[in-house]
Amino acid sequence: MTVSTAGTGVETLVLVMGDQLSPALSALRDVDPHSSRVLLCEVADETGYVPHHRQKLVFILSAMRHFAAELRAAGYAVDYVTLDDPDNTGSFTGELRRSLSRHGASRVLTTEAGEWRVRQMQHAWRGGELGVPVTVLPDDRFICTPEAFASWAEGRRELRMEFFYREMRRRTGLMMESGQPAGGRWNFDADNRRPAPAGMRFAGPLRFAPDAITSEVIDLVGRRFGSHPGAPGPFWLGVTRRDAGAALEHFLREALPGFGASQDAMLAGEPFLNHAVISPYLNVGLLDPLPVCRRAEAEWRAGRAPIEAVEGFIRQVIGWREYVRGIYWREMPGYRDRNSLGARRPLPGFFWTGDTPMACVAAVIRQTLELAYAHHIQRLMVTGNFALLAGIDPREVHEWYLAVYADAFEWVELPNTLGMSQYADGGLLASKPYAASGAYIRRMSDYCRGCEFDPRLRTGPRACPFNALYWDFLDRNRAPLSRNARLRTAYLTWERLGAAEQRACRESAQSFLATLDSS
Ligand code: DLZ
Ligand code: SF4
Repeated sequence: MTVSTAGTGVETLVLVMGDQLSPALSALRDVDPHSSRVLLCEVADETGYVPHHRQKLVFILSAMRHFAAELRAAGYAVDYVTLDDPDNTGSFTGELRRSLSRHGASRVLTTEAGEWRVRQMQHAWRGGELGVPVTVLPDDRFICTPEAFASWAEGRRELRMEFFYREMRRRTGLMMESGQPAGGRWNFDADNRRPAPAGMRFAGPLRFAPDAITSEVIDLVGRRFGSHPGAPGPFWLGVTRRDAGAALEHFLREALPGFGASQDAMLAGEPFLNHAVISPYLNVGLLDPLPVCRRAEAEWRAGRAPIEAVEGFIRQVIGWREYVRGIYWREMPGYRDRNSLGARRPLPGFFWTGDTPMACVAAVIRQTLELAYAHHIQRLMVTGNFALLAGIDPREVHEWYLAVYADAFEWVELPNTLGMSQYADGGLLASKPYAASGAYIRRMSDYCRGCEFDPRLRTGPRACPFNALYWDFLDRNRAPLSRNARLRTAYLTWERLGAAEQRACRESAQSFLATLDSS
């Protein structure tokens, strides 16, 4: 089915992609609705470059359909191509060609794609592939351009997020007072990162019932993507700017005050804790980063949220999110192939089922398959930590994260997975590997209470596998890691274990890894 609104004399065809759903998008901002047509297309290339979680597919396709309806209501002529259009060519290039021949536009306008793969397509379009002039505008929904990041990075020995973040604070004026950081410190993390206090209650994010459009997409995804991971429902994400704004306000009211303290905590049966869960909305354009941060800052100024919670939240948005995007554009395309620790083990099958006796890993994977969501510590310190310690091929780990999370787009997911979590870039992004034994998971969660393994045991059949794997990981990677000052204490502890205990650790780890390989 191709739905197009009537209109003659169309001059400009504006392509809007599934993560560009903002009315203020550069390609939409200055076009005259009367002499242009907007193309949105659901294409097999995008739905299939990894096996996206079914709720992620529902989220993106439904958000695209809702955005098309909003554009029509605002007076735009919209050409919307659905996935089950029998003539759908399956690619952006093919759909641009078809739309050009349907409507005879004399030029194409689009905003830079978020992903390197699609940027290459845009280069080809600009090079004449479509037979009409093509303009690709910068994506100014971000605070820092790739060029500004590159000049910040130029000549620095280490690209530490903290210093980049301070620049972003100065540039935006967020949480600044007379040129100084509010509260006298740039970073209040020392007051955060605690385990969840007993008896704490969590509101969880706002959930949205599917409307008629979303229900249609749920049917479509159920029919066409049976082999993709994840439950298709109950679908719970918002799909419009209005929904996303309501989700943000709900977070600010209900969870922001407690966000800082519990941001690294994990509890069985509590997938969300005080996390905002706005990254899917930010990453497809239903929320914009700067206004989001200004709203959070206003909560602090009004005395409704403590400084450590608000600073921690803002740091994620204007610091970390912008920083990883800068790294992505600076390092691609080679970044995707990096594997500094030479990790080659295939991804274990239980990443697609959660079927493992490790209670923490099972909980995070099951939650991921159910909700297309896990919070940052679950991703980093449970599944990511496990993959790192077990020596899983970082490319496979990357493709898993890209597939299963509703907020995962390569520009943000790849540096987080390959750099921060898997240390596959050799320390460009993280000053040390995020490797931890069972003691960390025991301290920060209650998963161990329901586990058949004991986090206090290092070896033997009841020992937590994270323990022997942790020591074996350090031992195996002695050459690239032992000179890292931040790992000195860990290596000293390993030496003190003595030859017999070291051997037992290696054997325990090897026999666990052998069961992984054979399963
Ligand atoms: C992620 C995604 C999916 C699953 N499907 C579509 C789609 O059918 N049409 C579309 O325009 N965009 C989709 N997207 C988002 C794109 O993958 C994303 O816009 C590009 O990767 C950006 O470079
Ligand atoms: Fe995870 Fe080990 Fe704790 Fe089990 S004992 S939940 S495997 S950390």
